[in-house]
Amino acid sequence: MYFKKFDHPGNFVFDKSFDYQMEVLGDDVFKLTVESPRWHDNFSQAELDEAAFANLPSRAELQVSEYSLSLQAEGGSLLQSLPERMFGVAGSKWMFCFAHRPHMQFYGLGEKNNGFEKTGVRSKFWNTDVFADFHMHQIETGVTDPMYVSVPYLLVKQGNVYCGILADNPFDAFVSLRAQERIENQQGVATEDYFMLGSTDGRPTLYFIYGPSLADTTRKLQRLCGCHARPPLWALGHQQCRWGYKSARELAELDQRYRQANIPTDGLWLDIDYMDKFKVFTFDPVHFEQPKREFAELRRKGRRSLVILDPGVRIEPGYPVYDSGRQENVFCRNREGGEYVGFVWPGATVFPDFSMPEARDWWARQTAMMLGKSDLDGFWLDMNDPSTGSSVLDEMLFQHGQREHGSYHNQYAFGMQKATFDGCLRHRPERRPFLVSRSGYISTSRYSAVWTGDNIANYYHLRQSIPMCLNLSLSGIPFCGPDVPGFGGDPTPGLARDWYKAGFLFPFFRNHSIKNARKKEPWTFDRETCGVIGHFIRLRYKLIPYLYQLFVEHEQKGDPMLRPLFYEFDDSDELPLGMIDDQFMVGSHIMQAPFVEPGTRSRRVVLPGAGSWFDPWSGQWFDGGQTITVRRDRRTTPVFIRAGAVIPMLRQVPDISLQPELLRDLELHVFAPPEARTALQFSYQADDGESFAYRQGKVSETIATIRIDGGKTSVETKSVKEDAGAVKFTVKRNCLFEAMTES
Ligand code: NBV
Repeated sequence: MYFKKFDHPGNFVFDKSFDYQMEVLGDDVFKLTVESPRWHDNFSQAELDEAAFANLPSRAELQVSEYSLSLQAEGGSLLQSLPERMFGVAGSKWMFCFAHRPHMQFYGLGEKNNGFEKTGVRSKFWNTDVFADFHMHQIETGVTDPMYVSVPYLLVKQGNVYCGILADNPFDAFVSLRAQERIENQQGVATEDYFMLGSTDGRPTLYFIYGPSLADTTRKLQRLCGCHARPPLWALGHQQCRWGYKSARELAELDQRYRQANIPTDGLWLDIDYMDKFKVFTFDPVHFEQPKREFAELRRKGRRSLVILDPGVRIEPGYPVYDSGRQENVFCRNREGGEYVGFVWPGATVFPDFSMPEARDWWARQTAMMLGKSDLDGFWLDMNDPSTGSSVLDEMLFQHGQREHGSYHNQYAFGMQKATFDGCLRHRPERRPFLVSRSGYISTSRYSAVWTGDNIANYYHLRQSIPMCLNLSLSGIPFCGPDVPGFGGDPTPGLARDWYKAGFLFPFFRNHSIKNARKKEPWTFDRETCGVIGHFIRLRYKLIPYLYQLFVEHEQKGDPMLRPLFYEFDDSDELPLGMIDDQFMVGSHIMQAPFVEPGTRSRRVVLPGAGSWFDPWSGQWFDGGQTITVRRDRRTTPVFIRAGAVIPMLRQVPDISLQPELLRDLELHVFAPPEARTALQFSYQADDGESFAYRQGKVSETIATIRIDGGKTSVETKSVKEDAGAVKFTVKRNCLFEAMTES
């Protein structure tokens, strides 16, 4: 696989006649497939819910004729194929080319570290173990493309109108977004101004989604791909991990250290060293005498335990996982009919073929068996790109050797997520499973969160984590976050503080480290740094009801938790928002503008929109529609709250970890300038934070009407239902952050 060589339209033919099948799915979502004996199937196992749009009217129109494709809406054309070059083929490869317009901007593409706005980008979709396939110097500050997750989704922005194109294709799809143009211009050759999306194989299957707003477009994409279910509440707490923790005793020590440091933390994670000789679904008998009792003891202390699962199964006759997998014929095969062998942590290793239902069923049984012995709280799915060590991937075939590697490669992690999720439900059908995966594919959101893989403790990676997670959020994978304060390398205390300040409201929030780096738990830094880290973790806990509410709304509507500024505010020539990748919204009320460069004393912050913004550290109000300069401060980070915000917060930050009843004892923080006269509506849902009973209506729902008349704030709350217990609110107005979390 060449990562830096791309298909070019010059090697494709565009004048062939094809059978284009267009379906209007409803609600401005269209499906286009191209039928030809060249492609028998699209081979995608993505779970796309086309029925979600049924019967809803469309304002847009997708017109496809033999040589032209155009997406029209509200009197204008949004997408237009390139004249004479709409659809090209080269054997099984195909591409669609579109005319580029001067004001177009591009986003999405799933998990990439090639910048926020993608004009000029050429990129492939091929799940890659970044540490295995790139040099360390490229990883430290370079563009390691492709990365772990493949979602061939291109979001096109034209002013304040948006549309998306999703290729439901598991092969190594590719995009070129006005990139060829640039190179050819350098050589003095004028070409058409275009962008394209294609793949190396698989029946072309594209979804066109018209917004018109970014929120509309993203919600529709998310409804198509599937929204995250509400996660267990504890999964939104802070998580502690390190490659090297190996025993329940070490987790018990972490519990103690976090108590001493007075920092709440929910999840304690074990990396590969907990296993017996790295054999998946085993515990090292020396370090774990009775895993179930040991994890139960941690749960009694308020901590959740999670372990890593790698897909590779050690070849060792007599090891029940290997023996049963072999007997049930669930492993990938090579070209000569043998089991495909890779070399990863356990040594010579075979790999479950997750493309087959029987292999997923086998894996689900192993998962349920492991949970039966341990009753763990969640799993971390690693190496599922899949990573096979020094063994070439092409020899790894699927479906008993019938399917070439490329047809399933990008879906491998998705199959593992699905099977593990199923295993969790088999063990405890009533409990919400929690999985975090390294690789992923279209519709991963149905089963798993993702973390952004092996990053490095430096400012480049801190900065990248924002555009990377924003684009994941726009691509249907919003439950994401990086390793904080960087997986590889040694963070300086300053970087650790900055990363905690920047990342404390990301959906997934985990401290993790590579084995050979310095310790990165909060107390291993100097006193002041530990204090700052603790403060921001506590501030997250204070804001947990707000974050949890974003997940509740996500499941209902599809909005991501992290949003670029132009998700919430119109873009304008005076204050262009499209290139701002170091500021972001958490929901629609909180904006962060963290310091992501070393040593800078101040930074510019764009305050979008017409309304005003509250600085919760100083209590100052700022007018929207301007750019201000803020100074760096060791104890705070630039956070701004939108006027009119009603933010539910915990009344009390817990000392240890999250308990669901905390969701019912709240402070309702109202933010409005002193002279404001307005009425605000706010609705809030609490549930048991752990089970699926909310789907049967076991929730408590409150609607608050808040009237603001200058300095006066009055609130009327109406309890719609109390099936998950009564919810108490104390109302506060324009409170400062500092005061909220002091312990
Ligand atoms: O299991 C060890 C690591 C893990 O800590 C990391 O988070 C994964 O992304 N794993 C990769 C395998 C080895 C990486 C060099």
